[in-house]
Amino acid sequence: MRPLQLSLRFIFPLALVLGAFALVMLPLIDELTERWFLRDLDARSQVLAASLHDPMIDFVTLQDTESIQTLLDRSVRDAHVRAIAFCDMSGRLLYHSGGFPSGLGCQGRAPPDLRVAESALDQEGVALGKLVLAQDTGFIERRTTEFRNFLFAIFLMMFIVISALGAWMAHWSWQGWMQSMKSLIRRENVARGALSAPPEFRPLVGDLRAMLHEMTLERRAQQHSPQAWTPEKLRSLLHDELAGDQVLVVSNREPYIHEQGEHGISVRRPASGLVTAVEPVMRACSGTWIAHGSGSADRLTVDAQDRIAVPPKRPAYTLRRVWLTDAEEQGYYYGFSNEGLWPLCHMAHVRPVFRTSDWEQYVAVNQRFADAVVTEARGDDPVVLVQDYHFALLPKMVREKLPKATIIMFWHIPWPNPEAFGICPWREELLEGLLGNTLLGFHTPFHCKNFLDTIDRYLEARIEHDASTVSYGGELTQVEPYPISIAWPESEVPLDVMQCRRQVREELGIPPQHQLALGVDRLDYTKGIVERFQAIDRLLEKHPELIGKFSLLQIAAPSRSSLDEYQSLEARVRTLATAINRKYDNANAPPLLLRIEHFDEEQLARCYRAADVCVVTSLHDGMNLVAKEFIASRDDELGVLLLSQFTGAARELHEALIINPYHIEQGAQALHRALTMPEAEQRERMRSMRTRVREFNVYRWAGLMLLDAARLRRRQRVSEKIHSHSRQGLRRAS
Ligand code: ADQ
Repeated sequence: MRPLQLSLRFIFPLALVLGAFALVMLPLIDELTERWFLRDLDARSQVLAASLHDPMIDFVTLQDTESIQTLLDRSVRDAHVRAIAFCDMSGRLLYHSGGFPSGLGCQGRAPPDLRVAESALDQEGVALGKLVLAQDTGFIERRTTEFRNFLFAIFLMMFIVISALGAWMAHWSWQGWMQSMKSLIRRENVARGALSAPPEFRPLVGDLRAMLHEMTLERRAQQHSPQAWTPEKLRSLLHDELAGDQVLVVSNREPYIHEQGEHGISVRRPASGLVTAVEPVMRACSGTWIAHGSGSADRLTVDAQDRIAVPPKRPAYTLRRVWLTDAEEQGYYYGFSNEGLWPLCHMAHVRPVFRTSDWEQYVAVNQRFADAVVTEARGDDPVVLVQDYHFALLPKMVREKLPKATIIMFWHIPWPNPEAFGICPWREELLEGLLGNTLLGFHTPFHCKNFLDTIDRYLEARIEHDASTVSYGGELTQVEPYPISIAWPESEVPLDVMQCRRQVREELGIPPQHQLALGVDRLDYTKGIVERFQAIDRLLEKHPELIGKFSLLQIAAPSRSSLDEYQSLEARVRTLATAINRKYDNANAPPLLLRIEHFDEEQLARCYRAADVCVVTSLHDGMNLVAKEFIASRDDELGVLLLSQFTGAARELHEALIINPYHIEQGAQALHRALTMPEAEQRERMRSMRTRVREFNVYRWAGLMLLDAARLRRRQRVSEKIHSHSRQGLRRAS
């Protein structure tokens, strides 16, 4: 397609130029050839008249009529001479050859198909009369037409030959330029220096080399910097890399919720990893965050454009709220997102539910948010950060309206294998929507691989596995892993660990020396809470000495409780906890302490610090932030993390006790090992995990994504530069 376009770009102007040239030249050439032929006829007339001069004088003087007639008739044998006549001085026609036009006479007024020439006859200065020669001009018209056709054929031939040659040269030059550009960009020539680059690229080599060098150094510096990632570092990165660029965030959940209470309106910041991760970006760049306005007083606090400046105490960026009707929220959020996509992407053996009506709401709400992005965009190339599976279609919708935007999406949950994803009735639409992104991030390389395999299976796209890019419909999407994390606690010693242990045990009504495991999750079937309880049961069966000396505190935040699956999970969890507690009811403390409620940040921090073991038994989890929060809160370097092998976190936190949550026996064994682990070993493991989480924190997550986005923006600009360079080159070639 590209060479064809290039050739057309070359052939079309050539056809225009040659056509215009022919239009101007052909009448001129017609006129010129006609003039040549007439001049030729006149010359021939003169020659003929000269050859007749002397004999005609003799015959006229002798009045030899017969000889004059013979001479005149013999002279008109030439193909073009129609007739010759002799007129005397008084203008009388005395003699003429056969075929002399009757109306011509001696006045020389010729019809259009004749060229008439006159030649005086005189003897020694005495004029006797004149010869009138009439020549045919019909052949001039015929020959001029033939010549014009011939010239036209030559022009056509020239056009065909030059076009073919030009198209071939354009194609060849394009290939050559592309090759040279590619090798330049791959740093082959750039590294070797300008000398090895073709001469026409030498001016660009310097630019490219400087840019690549700068980018490499920057990335290396950012990745391996001994200086930890902090909000300040993120801010300065934004300032350096995306200075002046508008940043828009899209998420379902808003960072500030206004609620109507008994004492007026209050504002709440939801406890969410996403808000923690993205807010520093927004504070640093004063962008706009577009989210669903879900609070009861949200409408009362926005302006006429549904905007409000946040954070409330020190406004730094704009929150733009999008309103959803109950039906929209039901279909888009609860229905398609949480009953469809959530179980589709998690292997937790819950069947996804796909309803056409939910899908329609999902499409409509994605379009509403995409329209809000377009409305909020100040220019044609903002940086748009899209969060999570609620907005799989939005990137393509935004790309259609803002083709130059840099769209970055982070998919917070796992991506399944192609077979599992394939059961979704709208799989192609979802994949096409996601390929509207410039950059698509997952937690782990494994999720990236699953995504690329899924694209490979269901779309006609070009995948470069080495570069981790997908090319579809002329757009390029970079797919990369960005393991999400938490913000490292600002103060190293917010609460004394011993104090926390004491306080929490007191609140729970268990003895001070009681061993405590902790589970913190949203009440979700992917978190493996049932399997966790079964492992506790098995532990106590195998180690009865722990009965009455050990409990699990399970804090489960109610979540999506209007959905049947979540209601039945809550019932199962409650029933199982009651059954296990009843089984060991001779103990002075129940083995399972179940709290189905939302804890605030400070309460959670105390629980993390009071626990001996933190248990994460997710059946499938994109990352799992609870594991990292536990590690970050243990500045005493004690405590053991039990971590499911099916979490993204297990790929980073190798010093945790990694378990298969489906293997109840193994879970029980690991719990026992954790409860009996010597402090020295705990310290060694915890120290190593703390170093990693401190370094690989949420600011690094956001920073690396933004750095890559800035790199892709620059690459886009380089490619625009190359484009314009090739266009200039082509123009020169044509
Ligand atoms: P979640 O499924 O919500 O997130 P997770 O990563 O564990 O899972 O984050 C839960 C957050 O909620 C944690 O910050 C935790 O402290 C908090 N939380 C849990 N229970 C709570 C309670 N009872 N009270 C108060 N707070 C509670 C999704 C994906 C994950 C991915 C994150 C981030 O499913 O795999 O790690 O997004 O990308």
